[in-house]
Amino acid sequence: MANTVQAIAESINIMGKRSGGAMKERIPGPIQEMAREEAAAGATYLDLNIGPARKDGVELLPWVVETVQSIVDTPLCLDTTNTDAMTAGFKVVKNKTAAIMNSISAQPERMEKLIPVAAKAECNVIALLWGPDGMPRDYNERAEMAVGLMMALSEAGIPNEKMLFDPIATPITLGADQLAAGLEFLRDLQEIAPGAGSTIGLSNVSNGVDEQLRKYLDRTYLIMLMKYGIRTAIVNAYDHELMAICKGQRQELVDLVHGMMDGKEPDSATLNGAALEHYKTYKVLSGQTVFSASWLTL
Ligand code: THG
Repeated sequence: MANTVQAIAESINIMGKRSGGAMKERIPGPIQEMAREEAAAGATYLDLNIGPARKDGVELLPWVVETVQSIVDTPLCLDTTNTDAMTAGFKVVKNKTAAIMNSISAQPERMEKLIPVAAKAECNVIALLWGPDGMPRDYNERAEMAVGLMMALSEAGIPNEKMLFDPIATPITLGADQLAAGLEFLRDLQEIAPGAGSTIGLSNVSNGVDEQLRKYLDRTYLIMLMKYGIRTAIVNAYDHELMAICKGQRQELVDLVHGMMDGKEPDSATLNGAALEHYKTYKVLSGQTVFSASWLTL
């Protein structure tokens, strides 16, 4: 069977050009159009990201949820750092058991407020590896944080199968080391939390890179994550090639990159088109080539 990834479409977002203004002005049309487009592109979930929403989140998130679920049945992923908004948002979600809470991090006040809400909703929960001091600094801290989150969620009656661990993708402009750490975590996740799923905000990897080049980093990094069985990813559903990778329709590219991860060096002179793009991009993401804005043309 082809290796697939469930896409969580990221574009309905308070920062986005089309969706941000519509959210602030409470205009349903543009948000509903985007929901239809993301669902048609093959998204398994729609992320509804209102950001921190300090002022009006409690009112905004339920409005966005109702706006979207009145026109599509695609399960929702509620994305906010405002715990009151998250709670209010879940109250109006129709299909709670299929939905995702994005996210619970290893910060005590977030865990205290949101774990009971998730347990009651019986929803899926993204467990973000982000603690009171930010990102874990090494392998042991990452594993320790994951175990802490898993135990707290388990205690509330949330089964491992409902957990989606997010090791947090960092921009390639900060170097390839952090990316390797995230991959290592996914590789060992089943030993840390048997049955648990995973996710990642894929486009973080290309943050700060020229707009027209970002997609190459995102696509190849997704294939790398697939080697370690990533279950879901928060993605730009408007990238048709990326969605094809999610759906298991680019097996030849997956085989190429996974082969390189196993140390099989292809003859680059025989590669062209998408294969050559993935070859060059893998060299950057694995740290064998230092990142520069011209990595694809070298
Ligand atoms: N992990 C988890 N949740 C997350 C993230 C994560 N949620 C937020 C974020 N990271 C993932 N979501 C997005 C949404 C949009 C973009 C990136 C990540 C984005 N937007 C374009 C831009 O800024 O250039 C386009 C905006 C527009 O429409 O104009 O890149 O890591 N659990």
